[in-house]
Amino acid sequence: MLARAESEGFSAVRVASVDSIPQAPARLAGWLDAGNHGDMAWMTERTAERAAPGVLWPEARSVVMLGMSYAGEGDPLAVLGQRDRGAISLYARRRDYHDVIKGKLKSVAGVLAARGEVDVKVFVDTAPVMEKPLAEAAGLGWQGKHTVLVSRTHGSWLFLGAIYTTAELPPDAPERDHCGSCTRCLDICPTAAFPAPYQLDARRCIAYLTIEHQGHIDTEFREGIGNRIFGCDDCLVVCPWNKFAQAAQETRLALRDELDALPLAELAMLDDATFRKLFAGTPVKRTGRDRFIRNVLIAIGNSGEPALAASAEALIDDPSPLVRAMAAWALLRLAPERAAALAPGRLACEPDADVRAEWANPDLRKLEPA
Ligand code: B12
Ligand code: SF4
Ligand code: SF4
Repeated sequence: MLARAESEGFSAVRVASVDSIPQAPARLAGWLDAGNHGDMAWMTERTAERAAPGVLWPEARSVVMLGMSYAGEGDPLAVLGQRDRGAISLYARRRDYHDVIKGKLKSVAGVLAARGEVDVKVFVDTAPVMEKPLAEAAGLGWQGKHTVLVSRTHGSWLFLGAIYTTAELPPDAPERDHCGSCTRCLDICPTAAFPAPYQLDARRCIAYLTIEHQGHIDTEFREGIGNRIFGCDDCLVVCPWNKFAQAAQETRLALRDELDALPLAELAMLDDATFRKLFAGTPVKRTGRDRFIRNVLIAIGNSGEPALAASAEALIDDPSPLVRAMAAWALLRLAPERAAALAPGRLACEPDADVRAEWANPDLRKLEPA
């Protein structure tokens, strides 16, 4: 199995027993009770199965946890200084890992199944499985204060996958916490998404806001988002354990350089067809064009580039209220007088209450001609 995992490009493989995360049910319940999942309603379903592998599959005896490195080269935060460009997080500027890893997990699981009288099931990300606590129990790494699994050899850059099996495999030793007194990941978060170490309030996390959240993004978070238009890597990048990470080897996960630091003015012009074409096969396609352009307009509003005001104004009649709302916000930030001049007309014809609220912004009222 180890040889197959290595030939499939996995960087780490270890085993946990099926009952190795007894703390998980209470932690998951506490996290959900506090509302930290926001509108990810799917996190509230099948919680007993999620928190305990033996509930999801009573016949399972062992869990094989696998990690695949997606470490890049260079500084993933450099793009944050290029305010007229969009920052797409490192995991998303490549082929969708779900598609790549699932097939590879099946290949590794096939070796186990070939032993005879052994059943296997493979999971990556979307199933009710708590991959990080299981990976910690198996010894792949530990959940850092940013809650992501950190490995002493691969830093924060491991995609995780799981094979549940009816085989009784000897478990590996769990990894212990090596965060010590470090707080770098907590300190850098632009939207203060950590109420405490090891706890993430997803509702405040840019990854959640730009990828999972389907509605309007609250004013409170817009400035903090900066030019991050899909996901966020800040808390991962600053982890000192990344210094041991080597660039990812798996060619099917090779970075698509053309998605690095794309000009916001070009992104704002994407329609449904051109959006799908540009992001075909990547995780970005999952948000759909409207939510993505919502994010792009927030980045435009944060750019400080008056030249981008035209890109925002071009979208004030977009069919999507998500887009129209952020077009109004971005225009107000970049060209307040122009926004004030347009506001009365927009308020008279805009059918959507949330979009009207953007045009009725008190800062604009001050600029309207008496
Ligand atoms: C929901 C989800 C999200 C949500 C919520 C994230 C979260 N931290 O829970 C959002 C959309 C915000 C998100 C963002 C990201 N995600 Co995500 N996500 C998931 C998913 C589907 C479930 C995670 C989950 O169960 N959360 C629920 C909570 C309860 O679990 P928890 O994180 O383990 O939190 C508990 C621990 O912190 C634990 N705990 C551990 N030690 C200690 C110690 C103490 C003292 C205490 C009190 C608690 C504690 O208790 C917490 C509850 O209080 C997993 C895939 C999977 N099926 O597991 C991917 C997954 C975690 N995501 C992943 C990635 C890559 C990301 C991003 C980096 C993407 C990006 N660049 O934008 C960011 C990282 C943001 C961050 N700092 O977490 C990877 C992480 C790989 C890794 N090495 O860990 C996963 C595993 C997907 C995969 N298959 O590779 N994600
Ligand atoms: S991914 Fe970004 S926004 Fe989310 S917790 Fe980490 S630093 Fe904060
Ligand atoms: S940045 Fe520091 S506190 Fe955060 S996960 Fe890494 S070692 Fe732990």
